Amino acid sequence: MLPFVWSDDCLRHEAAAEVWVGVRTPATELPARALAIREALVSAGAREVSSVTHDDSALLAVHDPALVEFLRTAWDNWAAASLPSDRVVPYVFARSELTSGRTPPTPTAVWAQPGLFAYDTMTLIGPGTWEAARAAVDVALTAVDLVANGERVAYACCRPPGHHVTRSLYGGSCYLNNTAVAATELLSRLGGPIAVVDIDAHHGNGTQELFLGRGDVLTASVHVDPGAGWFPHFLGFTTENGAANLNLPIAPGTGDDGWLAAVREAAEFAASARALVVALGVDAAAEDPESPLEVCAAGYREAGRILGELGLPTVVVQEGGYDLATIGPLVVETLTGLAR
Ligand code: SP5
Ligand code: ZN
Repeated sequence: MLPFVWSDDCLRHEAAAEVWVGVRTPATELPARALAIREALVSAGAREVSSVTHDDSALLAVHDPALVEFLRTAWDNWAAASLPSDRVVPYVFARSELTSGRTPPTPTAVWAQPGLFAYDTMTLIGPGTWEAARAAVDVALTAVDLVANGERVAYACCRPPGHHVTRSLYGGSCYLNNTAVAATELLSRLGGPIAVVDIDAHHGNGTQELFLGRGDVLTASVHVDPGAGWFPHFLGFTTENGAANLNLPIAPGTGDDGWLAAVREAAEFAASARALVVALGVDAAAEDPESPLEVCAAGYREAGRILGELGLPTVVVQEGGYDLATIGPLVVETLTGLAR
């Protein structure tokens, strides 16, 4: 009976839309995702554990307090400003070259403030966004508690996802980096090194950059080649690899065999760690609308088995996965492989 951590507050974020190439399209990162996963877990006999509130210490060890404060207040400030958009969205970006590296001032205009912290136009903030993002951090930390107290594997049903968030910038449908918070807390509870293996279809750019140059958290990511035109476009290449970071970009169209070969490499890279965080996106699935990878249910089960074979204390953190009909079963497949 594998434990999974749940919080109703994770349902409170409703992005409503994404702005892509200047066009507002319906959101794909929906509350129904978490409900679909929960339903599949319960049907499979997993044991639901209620999320427990944690203080901000692990969160602030990962993120710039200014990002956290922005996210906490962004919706209220936006709503009070009576703007024509029903969601917080950036329009001008405080790129560091704009100020020759000087710290930009906080703009007096509420509508300019997102440009200090957002790196894309697809990641909108609404009435429940902060509550859900902060709840997802608690879900991840509760799963860490379970593993620190002796469970071999615990699953954190986090939503919204987090792996695209850096120390001070949010994007990619993510607001707070749940995976990085879990890794940081596991490190302080169990000692290092901690390995993060990210099998979401997109590169775990936020997690990579957060732990860059450190030897105590090893990061590996298996993802569709950003050089073939896929988000996050600017990172995820093998040129970023080093002793503590392994990117395994794979070609669009890759199915189980090619994807599992990369997962095996990532697992070998993680083998010497004290504990493991799996950033589990199931958007590499053949059915998923957001990636061109073609992984099947058997592939996810085998990926779980490969990672479970490491025998490490393991926290699994939910990242992406957007096909509502298959995400639940694919999470169950992965956890079944892992927990065997
Ligand atoms: C956590 C995660 O999986 N984030 C993925 C973010 C990547 N989104 C890229 C979207 C690119 C444009 N998609 C067009 C669809 C418009 N609805
Ligand atoms: Zn993804």
